[in-house]
Amino acid sequence: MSPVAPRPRPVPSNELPTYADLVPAPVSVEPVGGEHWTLTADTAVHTHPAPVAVAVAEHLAAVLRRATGHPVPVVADDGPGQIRLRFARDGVPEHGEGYRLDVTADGVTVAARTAAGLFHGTQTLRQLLPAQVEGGAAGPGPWTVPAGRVVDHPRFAYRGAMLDVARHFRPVADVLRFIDLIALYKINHLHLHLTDDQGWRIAIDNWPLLGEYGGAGEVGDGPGGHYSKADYRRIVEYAATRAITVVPEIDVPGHTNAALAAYAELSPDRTSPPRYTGTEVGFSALAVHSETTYDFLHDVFTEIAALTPGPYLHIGGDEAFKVPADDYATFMAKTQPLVVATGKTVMGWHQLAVTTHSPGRVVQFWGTSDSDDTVTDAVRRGARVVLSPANRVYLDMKYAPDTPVGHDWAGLLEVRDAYDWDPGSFLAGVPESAVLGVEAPLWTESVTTMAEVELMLFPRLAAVAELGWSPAGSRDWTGFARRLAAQAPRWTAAGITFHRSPQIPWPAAGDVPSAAQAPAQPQAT
Ligand code: TNX
Repeated sequence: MSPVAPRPRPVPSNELPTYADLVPAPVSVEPVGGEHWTLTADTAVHTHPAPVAVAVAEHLAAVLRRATGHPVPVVADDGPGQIRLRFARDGVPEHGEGYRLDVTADGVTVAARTAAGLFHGTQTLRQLLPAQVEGGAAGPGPWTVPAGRVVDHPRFAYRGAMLDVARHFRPVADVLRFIDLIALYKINHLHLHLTDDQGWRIAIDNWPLLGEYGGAGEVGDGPGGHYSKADYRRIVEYAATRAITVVPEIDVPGHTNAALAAYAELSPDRTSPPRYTGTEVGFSALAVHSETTYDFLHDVFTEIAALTPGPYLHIGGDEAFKVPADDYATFMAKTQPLVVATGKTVMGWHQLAVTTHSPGRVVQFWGTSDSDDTVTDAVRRGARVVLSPANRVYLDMKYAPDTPVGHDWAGLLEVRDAYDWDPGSFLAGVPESAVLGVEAPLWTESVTTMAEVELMLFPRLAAVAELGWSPAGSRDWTGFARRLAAQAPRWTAAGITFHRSPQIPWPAAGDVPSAAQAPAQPQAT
């Protein structure tokens, strides 16, 4: 899809980070040209004593301890210190996720109005430390940060990544790593596709066979698995300390073979199909005319809502090919109020758009066209839109014909395809004010390992994250490609598998700048 561009020139690999390298690009940056600050064995993180701020401080300190070997204590005293996290309003963006970062010879101050703002500010700070800060073992430093100031806030409230744990189950540890990876780029929603034909991945007390039987399989011959409630709570809490809201998806009325296999009474013919390990879609459906179905949905939504602090409950709604349009409308007219009754806001794939409106609902567009009358109409009735156009941000699409996993039904998606579009004006008839944000979904029919998950995420996730965060006017492919190249040593240090896109002027392969090298002078932007 991308125009043919000359192969970019590689960036020298030994440059230390500058304010011009940040991804996503901040709203405003001032390299002040003063003296650098260097983290030493004496550095502590002084934080506002509120527990939510202390949690951000602990997370930052853990990263710094791992990389530097220094003790980096957290001091909850709101006083002076080399690294300070404080709540403030003066000179701080009004946006709750905004922050201000000041680096002078004396130290680093992150100021924000909320813990999320503090967290995003600390992620910016990480990108201003040498790439080895992402390494798994203590390095020698020097741990120098260039002097400067960043004042920053997001363009869109919703910046998401989706992980399909239904087609291939991922253990909790992998989900936590996924959270860490998306948090680096200020993604603030983790959409978990928890149920599909191939597996039901969350324990439901009132319907125990969903997880125990419906979860015991996956695409291919793997064992599958499901999350206990404690597992799910752990994921939600871990995400929260990284300013990420979990969006659980229970996909209905199609994509439900695993549930039907567990409970015959949910099936239109009251017969359980065998578990399914293939990759076809659209063949399963709940019994839409049975009250048992709605009792089941009530129980599932109630239990999921009780475990989920975030505002959204995603009910899928895609590819219900076995459900006639009238029945689909009836089903959604009965199902959406069940979600609303739990106190959550309905989210669903854009097939939901034609059905009854429910307050504040969010339709997730995954089409490949630049207009959709049903979505426009839903917006007119009050819906908001999350954009996941498959031909832009479906992370299960291959980059190139030789990408070892993935599909190509929506095209081959190189980094530029993922970056070079504007969410605010993408869908005709959907104004920016109706766009809640963007999300990059990773479907896992063909993705079986964490290395493959990472390969499909990096670097396209960073492109989507920047579209969601950075001001519309800052979108510039050439500049982004250069900044992305400067991220590669961080990914290498963190052991992240990534696609070496020919569109990006990467530093030489495997070449990670040593933290022992003298710091480069900060560059003016
Ligand atoms: C379509 S996108 C699906 C998924 C598949 C995906 C594969 C959507 C809402 N439904 O069931 O996994 O394509 O790319």
